[in-house]
Amino acid sequence: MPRPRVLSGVQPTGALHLGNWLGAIRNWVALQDSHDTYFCVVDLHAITVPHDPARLAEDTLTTAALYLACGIDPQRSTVFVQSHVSAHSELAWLLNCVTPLNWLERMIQFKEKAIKQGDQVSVGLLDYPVLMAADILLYDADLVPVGEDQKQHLELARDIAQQRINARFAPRDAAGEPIPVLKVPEPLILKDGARVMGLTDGSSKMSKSDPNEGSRISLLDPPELITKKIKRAKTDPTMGLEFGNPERPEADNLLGLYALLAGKSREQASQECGAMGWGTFKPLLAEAAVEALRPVQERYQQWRQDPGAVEAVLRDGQAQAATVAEETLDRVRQALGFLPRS
Ligand code: AQP
Repeated sequence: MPRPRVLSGVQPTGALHLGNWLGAIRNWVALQDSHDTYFCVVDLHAITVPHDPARLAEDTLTTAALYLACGIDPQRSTVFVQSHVSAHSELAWLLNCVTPLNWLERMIQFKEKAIKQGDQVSVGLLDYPVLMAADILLYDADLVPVGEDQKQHLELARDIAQQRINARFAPRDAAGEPIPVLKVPEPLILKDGARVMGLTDGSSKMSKSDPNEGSRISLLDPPELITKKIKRAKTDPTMGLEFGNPERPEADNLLGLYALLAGKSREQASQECGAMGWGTFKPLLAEAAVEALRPVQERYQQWRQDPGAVEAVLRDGQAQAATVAEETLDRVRQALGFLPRS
């Protein structure tokens, strides 16, 4: 039996943080043993909001090196850069032409990000979910790990594949049965999918693009900076740490972070810290964060010491990814009726 195929990616929009690690990459690492895993750095997505061209290449390389440092193993996973496989852009165009505009206008993430950008909002931002659908559908992914914020986009990818491509363009076999053009992927809802909130506001998610650096812990922050950020993290006047109290989002978030970083269950963390004051808890959390990130930072330095090593992984990944992607793209071109290339 072939292993179910999984695809996921992170945008190189800045320094990866604890949310990207604990909510996404850490789970990808675990999937490598049981699934056929494809992980890309989604640089085409990163330019859907204003970006700095002087940083894009370096951020892309850093993101790829962090995948490797977090435990993505190029022997077991295909690691590549989205823009290196041009099939992503081409399939996105083909899918654009069959996707109703109002499906995109409904997307919550577009509405939220568009508000922030006013008149400057790009067509690319509106089209983000179609590009994401192309990313997934190109690899015949069976499963896509999704957090709450990406569920709507995955649903859209499924609708495009099923209703807009397969239902309209599937060729027929000898018995007249349709042969699906695209595989319709399922969401992979992770059992311990963590949603990490910001350090300066326990009710908004930790994010690369938050202008306040102190709101996030980046995976490459040195120990002193991690300790300083945790020391300054927002607290409340109540004694003791607890989960699930809607009045205390910071307590819930930081206690959850402690459990994940120290490798303890939520019950263990509650028991240990339930009666602690913030002054005792924060150094404990800082130490757990520093220790959890130490091996990641060490491995990152090793990868970056050899400038060609990460590029070599990405070159191999590109070759492997492009082979699969081109096959799918060819199926779609044929189904849509294009003149075959000679
Ligand atoms: N705070 C978070 N908690 C848990 N998971 C998170 N992810 C992001 N933030 C958190 C997960 O990381 C993966 C990649 O995210 P992305 O780079 O594609 O974009 P994003 O979700 O929009 O992440 P950011 O950091 O907030 O980036 P910007 O600021 O550029 O928009 C996804 O699996 C996501 O769920």
